[in-house]
Amino acid sequence: MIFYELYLRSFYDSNGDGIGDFKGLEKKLDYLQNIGIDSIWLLPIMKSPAFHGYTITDFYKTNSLYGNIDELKQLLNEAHKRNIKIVLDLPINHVSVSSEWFQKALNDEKPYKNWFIWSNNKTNTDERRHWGNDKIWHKINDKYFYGLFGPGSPDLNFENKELWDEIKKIFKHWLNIGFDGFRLDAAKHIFDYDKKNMKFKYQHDKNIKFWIEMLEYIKSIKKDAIIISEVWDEKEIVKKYDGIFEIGFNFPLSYIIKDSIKLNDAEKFVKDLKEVMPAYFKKKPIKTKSGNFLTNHDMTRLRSELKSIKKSNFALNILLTLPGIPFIYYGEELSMKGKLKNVNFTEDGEEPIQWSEIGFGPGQTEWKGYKFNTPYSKISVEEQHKNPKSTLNRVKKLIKFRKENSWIENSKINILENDKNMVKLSINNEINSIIIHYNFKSSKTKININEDKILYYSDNVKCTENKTEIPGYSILITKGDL
Ligand code: ACG
Repeated sequence: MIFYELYLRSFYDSNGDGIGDFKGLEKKLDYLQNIGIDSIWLLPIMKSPAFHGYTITDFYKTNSLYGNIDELKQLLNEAHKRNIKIVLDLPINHVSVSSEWFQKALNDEKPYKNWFIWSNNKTNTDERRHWGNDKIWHKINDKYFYGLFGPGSPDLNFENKELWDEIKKIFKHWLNIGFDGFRLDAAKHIFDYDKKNMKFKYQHDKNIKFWIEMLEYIKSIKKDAIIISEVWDEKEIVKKYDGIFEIGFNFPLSYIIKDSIKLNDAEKFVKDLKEVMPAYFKKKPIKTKSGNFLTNHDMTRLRSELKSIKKSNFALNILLTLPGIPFIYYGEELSMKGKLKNVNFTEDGEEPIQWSEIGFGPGQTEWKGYKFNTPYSKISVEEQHKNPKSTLNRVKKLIKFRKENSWIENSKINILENDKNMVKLSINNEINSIIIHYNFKSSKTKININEDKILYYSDNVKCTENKTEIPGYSILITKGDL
């Protein structure tokens, strides 16, 4: 599986209103298929007042700017014809303040009132979020409600079992429409408020119980539903959820790849890799698959983070060669830029994909002006297609190799050699083996390899007798021995 995280608003506009939509994505499924993408993580498309769609007003409706249910169904159909799966991002931890649920709750209507968390005399309404220092209690009329992600999004009260049934209905609704699974937003936040002591506190055991019941339900409707969880935390916390979900985003891995490249430190990469992908170094079966990614919509874009195309291309090489499930954030294949001031979903990381080099034209979304990816920046699909050395063509070539060796997804890693600059590791299963050389330095390096053993290289290598020269920030793959 090769995933593509897709933000519909910035993708392709089919009706000339400047906003990407279902029909637009349908038109561009060929673009994705041509790269080798076979799975899409679609950011929220439900009815919402927010540009990001994470605050939902109606869980059963689509955002009308994106199109109606029939257009969505047709998109799913067309994707399935091409063997592309689409997984829906479903944020159920909270709703929009303007949702009917919350508005009715404000009027003390049952059952909605009990679906939210209200302050009492034990509450410290000045309590702050443990990251970013934002307020978590918000005053509306004469009441305070709990909203971890801000005043626009009251948290749902999952102590209330009735709500569990409502959430099941929502999962069922979208599975019946044709989605292939879900990306479970904010999975560690379902129970993050201790109502007994009226204090913020993660209750991972309760979360796990909740998710087990939900997953059982989802699988009872669609037994091969793909489930991806977002638990953004240290590896010790991520570990608690091991085995619950089929795929879990590996946040620690995303940091170690970027940091080791920034520091040109192959030793750090190896040391940390063993810690953040432990299951891939042991003989035991892998429970939750590592959802590998470099950046997502909550982060500064890869090229802006690493400040160089050579480095960002190298990071993509690492991403696409490690075992696990790789996720490409839309625009990463074009080396788009985008810097977020705080770690959060802001428009600066979500600029429109440029289809043609002038930055405007049919299909182009223009809901947001260009700040980081101005026209003629050579990041357009048009330009990148033409240039054989573009990021797009490199990504395509590497995905092709990965798909020809799809066994890599469920394989094990073995470190063979490493020093400050180089890593030589093998990727194996019972019947296949390859050896990958990662050059973390900016300059070339020589290794003892015969030309006839080479399977893949990211940048031109020079071979003389038994010596092979690998350019800086590049990779070389050779046949392994079992
Ligand atoms: C998801 C979505 C995001 C969305 C929401 C809410 C959740 O991707 O777009 O926001 O629906 C936290 C949550 C995540 C959440 C992000 C934005 N992402 O856990 O579920 O915030 C620390 C915390 C994390 C925190 C992270 C980023 O521990 O919990 O994520 O910071 O802020 C090391 C540490 C790690 C630390 C990081 C970063 O890695 O190990 O613990 O993480 O460093 O310091 C959307 C919008 C929002 C809006 C909301 C309603 O983006 O603007 O308010 O919807």
